[in-house]
Amino acid sequence: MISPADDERDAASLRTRASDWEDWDESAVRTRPNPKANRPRSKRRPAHDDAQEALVTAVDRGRYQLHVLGSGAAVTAARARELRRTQIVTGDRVSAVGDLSGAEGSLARIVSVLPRTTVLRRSADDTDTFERIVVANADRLLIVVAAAEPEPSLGFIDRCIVAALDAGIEPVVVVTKTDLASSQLVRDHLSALEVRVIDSSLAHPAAEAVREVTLDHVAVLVGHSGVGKSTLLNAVAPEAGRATGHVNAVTGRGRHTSSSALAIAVHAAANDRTGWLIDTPGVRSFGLGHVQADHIFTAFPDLVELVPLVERTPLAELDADALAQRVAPELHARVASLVRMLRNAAQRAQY
Ligand SMILES: Nc1nc2c(ncn2[C@@H]2O[C@H](COP(=O)(O)OP(=O)(O)OP(=O)(O)O)[C@@H](O)[C@H]2O)c(=O)[nH]1
Ligand SMILES: [Mg+2]
Repeated sequence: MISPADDERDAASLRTRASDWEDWDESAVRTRPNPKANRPRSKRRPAHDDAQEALVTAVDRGRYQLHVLGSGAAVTAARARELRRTQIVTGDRVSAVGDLSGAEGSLARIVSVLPRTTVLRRSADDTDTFERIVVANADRLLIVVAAAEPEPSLGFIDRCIVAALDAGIEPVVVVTKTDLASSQLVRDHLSALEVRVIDSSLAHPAAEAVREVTLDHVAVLVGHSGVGKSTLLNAVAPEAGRATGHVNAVTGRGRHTSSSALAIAVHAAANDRTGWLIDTPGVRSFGLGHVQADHIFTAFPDLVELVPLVERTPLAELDADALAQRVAPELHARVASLVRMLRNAAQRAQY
């Protein structure tokens, strides 16, 4: 018969044995979290109760310039390790922790990127599906072309309109250097579209019109190098002091003066309305490798009567010149743009 005393003795000896074996027991070993676990990463992230919301105003070699929304401080930040695979771009809204004072030499840390309302993308060309994000959260696209030096590219305007509408962004066209030539060619090209066209010249820069487009919005300037994007930004916000370049007299090309995107706060003189204007580096092309073919049509409401015909004609047989005869002369270049974009989209689909 086993007495309670025996029972106790057995239990005690079991405890002794358990402690003897503890060194060998792996159940208490602290393991690193399995990086391949299915649990969403966000669950493992520490909570940052002291995080503040900020806007990314510039990105330069792994460092981010932030505008802290509460204090208005301009702060330099790095990103947290867990965000090293996340692309953070100008216009992004982020949460940041650490030294958010903006004091000389201070460095804050971005701990999360807030969901984006829009993403403006472009690819190298229409058949390239590798896309880069130009800016996040913009709701207006200022497509900048020069009336001359360099010559306006109507095709560039058309593809920027497609990219904007595809991203849910309102396109506006600015024709600069109207002191050198008229904006009429561009105006005729867009005559059947509801897209605003703004003139700008050295003597009369479109500062007020661009300010109006920007207030209460996030507007982004895109265009070829040398068309005058930074000149416009400086006209709207002289304190920005953005460097501007000149255009090569022989090639008619700009010098790619601006090398990264920069967001500048724009304020209304009379009231407390604000907005953000983003200057971007000049681009050679605006590839649409990321845009679905059926989205291209939606950017051509002025050619809507051609859609049924285009849809039932095999692409190889589509004759842009013959199609153009069905619409007003000022829309012929639009027809050429539409056919080119559809062909490129079809070619991409074959890869
Ligand atoms: N005549 C004339 N020249 C202009 C006008 N706007 C800009 N320019 C000139 O065009 C040149 C290029 O201007 P930028 O503002 O540097 O052009 P950008 O579009 O920012 O060029 P990137 O930064 O290289 O993309 C400068 O010499 C400007 O003075 C204008 O309305 N009229
Ligand atoms: Mg520039």
